[in-house]
Amino acid sequence: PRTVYLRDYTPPAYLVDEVRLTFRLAPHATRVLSEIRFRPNPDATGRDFFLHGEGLKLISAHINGAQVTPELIEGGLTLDAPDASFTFEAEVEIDPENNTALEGLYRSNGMYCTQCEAEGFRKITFYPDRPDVMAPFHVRIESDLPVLLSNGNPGASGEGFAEWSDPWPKPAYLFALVAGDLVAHSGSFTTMSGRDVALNLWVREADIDKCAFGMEALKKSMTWDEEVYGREYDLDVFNIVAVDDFNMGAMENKGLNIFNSSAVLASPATATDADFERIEAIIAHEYFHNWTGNRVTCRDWFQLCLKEGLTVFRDQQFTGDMRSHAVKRIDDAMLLRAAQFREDNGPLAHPVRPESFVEINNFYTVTVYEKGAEIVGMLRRLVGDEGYGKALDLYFERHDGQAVTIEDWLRAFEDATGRDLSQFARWYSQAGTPRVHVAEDWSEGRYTLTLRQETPPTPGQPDKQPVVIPVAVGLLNPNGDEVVPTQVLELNEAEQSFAFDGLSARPVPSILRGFSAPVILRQEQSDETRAFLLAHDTDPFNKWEAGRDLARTNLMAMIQDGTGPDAGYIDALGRGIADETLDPAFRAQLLALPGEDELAQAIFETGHAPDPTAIHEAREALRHGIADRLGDVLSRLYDTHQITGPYSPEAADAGRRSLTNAALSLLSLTQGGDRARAQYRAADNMTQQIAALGGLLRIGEGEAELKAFEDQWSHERLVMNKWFGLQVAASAPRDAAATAEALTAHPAFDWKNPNRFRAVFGALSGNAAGFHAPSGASYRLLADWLLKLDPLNPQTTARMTQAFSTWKRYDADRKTLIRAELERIASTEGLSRDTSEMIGRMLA
Ligand code: HT7
Ligand code: ZN
Repeated sequence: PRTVYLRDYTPPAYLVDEVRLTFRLAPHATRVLSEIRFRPNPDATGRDFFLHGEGLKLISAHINGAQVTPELIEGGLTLDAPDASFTFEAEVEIDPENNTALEGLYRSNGMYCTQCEAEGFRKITFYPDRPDVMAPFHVRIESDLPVLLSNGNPGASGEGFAEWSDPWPKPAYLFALVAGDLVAHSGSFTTMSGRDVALNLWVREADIDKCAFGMEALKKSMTWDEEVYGREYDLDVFNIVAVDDFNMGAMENKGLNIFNSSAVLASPATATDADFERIEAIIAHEYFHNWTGNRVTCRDWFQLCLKEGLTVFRDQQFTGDMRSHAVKRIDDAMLLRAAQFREDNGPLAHPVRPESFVEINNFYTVTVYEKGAEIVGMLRRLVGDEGYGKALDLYFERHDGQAVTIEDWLRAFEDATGRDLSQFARWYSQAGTPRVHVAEDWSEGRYTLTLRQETPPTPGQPDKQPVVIPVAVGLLNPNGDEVVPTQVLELNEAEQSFAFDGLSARPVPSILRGFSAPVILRQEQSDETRAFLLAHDTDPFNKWEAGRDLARTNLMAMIQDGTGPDAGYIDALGRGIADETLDPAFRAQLLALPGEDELAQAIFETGHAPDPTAIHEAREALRHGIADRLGDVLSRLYDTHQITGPYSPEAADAGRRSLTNAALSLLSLTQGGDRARAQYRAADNMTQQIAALGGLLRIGEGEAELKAFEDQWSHERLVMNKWFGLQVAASAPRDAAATAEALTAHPAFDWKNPNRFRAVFGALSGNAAGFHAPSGASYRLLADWLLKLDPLNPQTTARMTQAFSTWKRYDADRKTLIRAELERIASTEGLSRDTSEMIGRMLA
């Protein structure tokens, strides 16, 4: 397969002024008629006319009304086109029913829907399927189905047809069509300039009771984007559709967002607090794309972080404003470390703006999204809130209606703030997580911090340059008072010193406050200092971080030296969780121990092969130790914060439930399942029901509840995904593969549905000790199922191969077992381009 390089970008030979599409829907033989007005691009370097097209049956083609016979070549068609404006017409036939890849036009539960990002439009008709070709679209849908939707504003409609017009020029990846037997939960919004917008959330009738929260989240997002970014919505309608079969979370198609049903449908009985928060964030994310992605789009797919990093940053700000900035920042840092640092430290490491790809779908990664968002956050920290506001205004003003690059984005910041960002730009091109080493010096009232940065080599990038790292620092007096409030040090050299004068005593530094940069901090710190920061730091992130560091040190000692739970750490933790001045959600985060995979990476970095079984046992032993020593505090927290009134997904109640559920999970370890069983029986919401069930399963009880849960929820697909996933997640390591395998034989295991497939196999790879069980049974099982799914759905298969990406960390036996599975997959005939690229990168 061909590798595409950023350096090979050339402008399109022809631009498009207008597109007219007619769809005659039929399950196996949908006809797509297109009428496209082309004009030569004055900035082009050549005049070769090429239209992308894949899996299309060409029925006829015309240029300016005269029949033509295009040459069908790999990936599309070509023909001799006029060196002037002309109209190209084509009629093609496609087969949505047999489209199992869920890209292009496909069917899900009898409904037609589309997914075009990144390169799916070429499976619908012949077109220059690249983001720098933008055009207004007019669409006519012919079908007997009652609801017929496309982008833009509604036009004429009648018996068996509907027309839609989208006046805003857009790339083909934002095209969408939906046709089905759907009902709407409707609302309305009046924009800042007084325009009324009709809002609809389209779902199957059985799901109409799960729409209210999503609708409110949409309205909040629209208000927030007006108030914080000054961005107004620009069409008469905004439609969202829920679809069961979907490869990712959701898609920001212009005026017609399509959502994985798991990312939009929620009721208290069926969705957890975490689901509600995720739904609110995804609705906001897709809505925010209307400006960051749709009105201003990407020149090419290498610029993906331009829209994704910025839009993630915006949705993070939104969640912080709606809930708690401190709690959100900790959640984001935990995700970044668990997923992005893992990617950055392994064979799949790549720059936020990659330089090449074989299959672009493989680059919708945590690096592009989450590290991309961190870069935006650092820019904001460096130029300040006002500079950030000016830069964003300039970016929108300059580039509205354009397809642009990272250079354009950075230039808006440079021009708005006068700051030179040439070194900062390395964050986009250099892969890998920088390590920042800290050295301290104290003499005669002067405290000096010396910071040294280094980034380890990553595939294809052996040598690294220093990047610009904003390091937020505050200093505390030994009595716990803050003597130097937060200031941002700019580390841009390999090593730099920063002095603080006029201090009466040697201070305790609080470094990288608010997790001000996506780096790993290497700092010699005693447990006493950490306990001091856990008690006194005014920065909530570093207060939490101090507890996390204590937990990690204790766990590393337990794993590597065979010591036991550390009473000093547990007592410091106990004081933290008992502090009623602290937000319950924050206290629940204090109770979350570093994950097994994070510990495996930490051990690997000390030069040893991690033993997943030993890590699991140590972590469980520490949980026992905490439950033993803090039993009284945990019981008191459970009783005081248990909510008895009606359920509300709002942050305050959700925080209390996360604290009581964390306490319940620990208490069940030492006190048995009675409390969890009582909570299970009393629960009127999914958050408490599933937490109780999980607590029971983890202590080897809960068989009866598991069966009752299945009986209660067998008709709810989204809840059954939880039922499948939880059993694998809660399995003891030696049983995980067998549990997963048994579940694949369950009649409700619809493996072609990505949510169901991910429920089982995502949980299996997330159960680190179970996935890496010495027998290799999980490796074999996952590889078998990936090979089964690949011919049908390459995108989801390729994504799930990442379970193997850390394989080089492990001991020789495990490495041999995993390599054998990777090689078995690699040598399978007909393997998709998606999966073969991923496996190839992991084996390289
Ligand atoms: N921009 C979208 C990314 C996407 C996608 C979504 C659903 C299915 C396949 C997809 N490929 C790429 C989602 C987002 O980031 O908002
Ligand atoms: Zn996005």
